[in-house]
Amino acid sequence: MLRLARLSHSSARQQARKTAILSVNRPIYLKNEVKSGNIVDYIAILLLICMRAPIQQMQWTTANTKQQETHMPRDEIYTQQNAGTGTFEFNEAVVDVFPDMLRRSIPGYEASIRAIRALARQYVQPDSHCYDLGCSLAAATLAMRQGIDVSGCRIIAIDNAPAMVSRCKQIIAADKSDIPVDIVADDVRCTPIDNASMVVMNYTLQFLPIDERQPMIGRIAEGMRPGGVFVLSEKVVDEDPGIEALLIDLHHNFKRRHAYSELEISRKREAIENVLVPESVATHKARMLAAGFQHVGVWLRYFNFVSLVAIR
Ligand code: GEK
Repeated sequence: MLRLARLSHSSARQQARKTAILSVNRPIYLKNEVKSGNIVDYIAILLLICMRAPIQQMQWTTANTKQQETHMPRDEIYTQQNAGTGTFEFNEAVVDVFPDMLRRSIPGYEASIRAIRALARQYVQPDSHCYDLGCSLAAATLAMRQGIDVSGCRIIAIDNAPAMVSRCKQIIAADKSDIPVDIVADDVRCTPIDNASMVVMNYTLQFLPIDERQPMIGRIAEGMRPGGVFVLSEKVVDEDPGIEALLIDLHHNFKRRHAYSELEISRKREAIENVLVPESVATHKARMLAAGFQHVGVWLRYFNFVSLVAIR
């Protein structure tokens, strides 16, 4: 009896926590749940009042995906009411919803961040530099910072979108660590790369003009120490048109499952068409080998999103 009471208490608490989390992010959903008249919802709301304060104190961090989800403003940039027009830009509106956008749009994104943390632990060498090229809101930077297990390292995080850089600075300032991070507002094509034992380009190369990609990868290879690791994550295109169509379809289904509407999917697709230009896995591998990396391979593939790892 006592056990039963405890169980139902804990499931009510779980329900309360779920509802509380929804309400922090999406108050409109809470309203609908109340309308359903489910008694558990009412109990949940009561408990929510007691629990709201600690939940609101949670910080956005890449260390814990569940925590991330509690504080992510929802990406509604391409909804009917609030449709974005023109080509896609990394502006203030995108920055506001960016973690949610990545989580709901890039299959395997969270896995790529977890791998960066693990690779940093394994490959970062003492007294070396680590680069996050196209750092956005520092997800990979924070992962490296958490993973690095040697002394004397410095992380250099670079992005050329002013809105990203200023929010990135706030995120890094709120993260407690002894490992220094320089956040640089610059074009990755111009930033010097030296003494690097780890370089990350997580979904950034795809935004560079195609003819500037080989020189970029060449500069990365030149600036790296032997034994250093380079992580390149990209949206890719399949050489077989039938498979490419299938992968696009699977990706759109992924977005539907993450509650993007048909309109949002097609508007985003149009907006990003000439901004993000994907290439094949074979092209990426050949480019990295030509630049002087010793070993190159795919470690993650989820539909048309790939993460490659290369050892200098
Ligand atoms: C993550 N790596 O969360 N120079 C500097 N930055 C650039 C350039 C350039 N030439 N071109 C684009 N960017 C992140 C996600 S997002 C991926 C990276 C995406 C920046 C751009 O401003 C944006 O912040 C980032 O690259 C790409 O792991 O939105 O699909």
